[in-house]
Amino acid sequence: MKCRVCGKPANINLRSYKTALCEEDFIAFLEKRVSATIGKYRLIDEADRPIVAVSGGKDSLSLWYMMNKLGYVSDGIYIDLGIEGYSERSLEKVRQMADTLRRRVYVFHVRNALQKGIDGVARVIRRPTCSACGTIKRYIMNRVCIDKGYTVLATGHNLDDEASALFGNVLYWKREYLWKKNVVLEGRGEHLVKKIKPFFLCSEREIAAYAIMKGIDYIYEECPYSEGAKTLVYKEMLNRIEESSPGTKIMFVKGYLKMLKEKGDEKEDGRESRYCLRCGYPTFSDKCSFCWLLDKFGTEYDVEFDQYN
Ligand code: Q46
Ligand code: ZN
Repeated sequence: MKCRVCGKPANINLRSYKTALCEEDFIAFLEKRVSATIGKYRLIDEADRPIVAVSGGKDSLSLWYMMNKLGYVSDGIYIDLGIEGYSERSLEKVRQMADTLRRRVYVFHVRNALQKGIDGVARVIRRPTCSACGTIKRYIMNRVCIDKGYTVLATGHNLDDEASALFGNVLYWKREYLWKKNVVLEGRGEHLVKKIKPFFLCSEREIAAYAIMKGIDYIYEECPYSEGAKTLVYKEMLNRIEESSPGTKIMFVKGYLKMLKEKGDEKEDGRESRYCLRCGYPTFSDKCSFCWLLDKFGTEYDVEFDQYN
């Protein structure tokens, strides 16, 4: 197989694009796609100060690396969930990338805040581990932006993440979640920052190839709590469909985005949006779920970040 651009031996076959590319041209191809996504969906303005949510995995570290390379100078935020071994190893990869990019990374330690790792926190509030994790991550990532003056929060969600979540929402007709996925979620006032997903249209395989070609050192192991997650089953099923009909995943997600645009801004959720009486974060009741969690721990704790670089 030859590279469609330069004719040299190809390093990757992209069946959904009916093309094969050498390393150099593949890197340029993927960076161009991310640039186009940022431009088309107006993810970042010139005046913006972006920050990337990094986990130590291939998607977030590749995104952090690529954004800086494309000229979107950005720092990082890492949430240490206090999972023995795994969290330290992940943080190490994040630090390495911070050094490579010469950028700052903020670190929030769940154990410093609540004296327990994420599984212990989940037990206290009697919620599944991933639900407790989601509450903390959503809050802290927004909070770092508000406290430190970042205007855009970028996450490494990729095409496979979006397609599988969408698949699950359609399968069970979860109307309350169905139309909430987007490449960009606008912020609200001073309390809710804009969120963007520049890898929305890049597959997991493409990002893994990019990370390897660029020598990005990421953590291969998955979070121990991700095992058995339904989305992994959906990803596997979508991969099988993709195998027999290349291009299905991207069509599925692009079709969804088109419908979302046609649908406009209709609000399905009739709930009135309010602000948390304790911290000012948008919520649907008197207190946001993070402050509710702090109450369960009986702590008046105020959020603090460690800073690296
Ligand atoms: S939610 Fe669950 Fe993930 Fe949090 S506890 Fe791990 S698997 S990291 S995206
Ligand atoms: Zn609150």
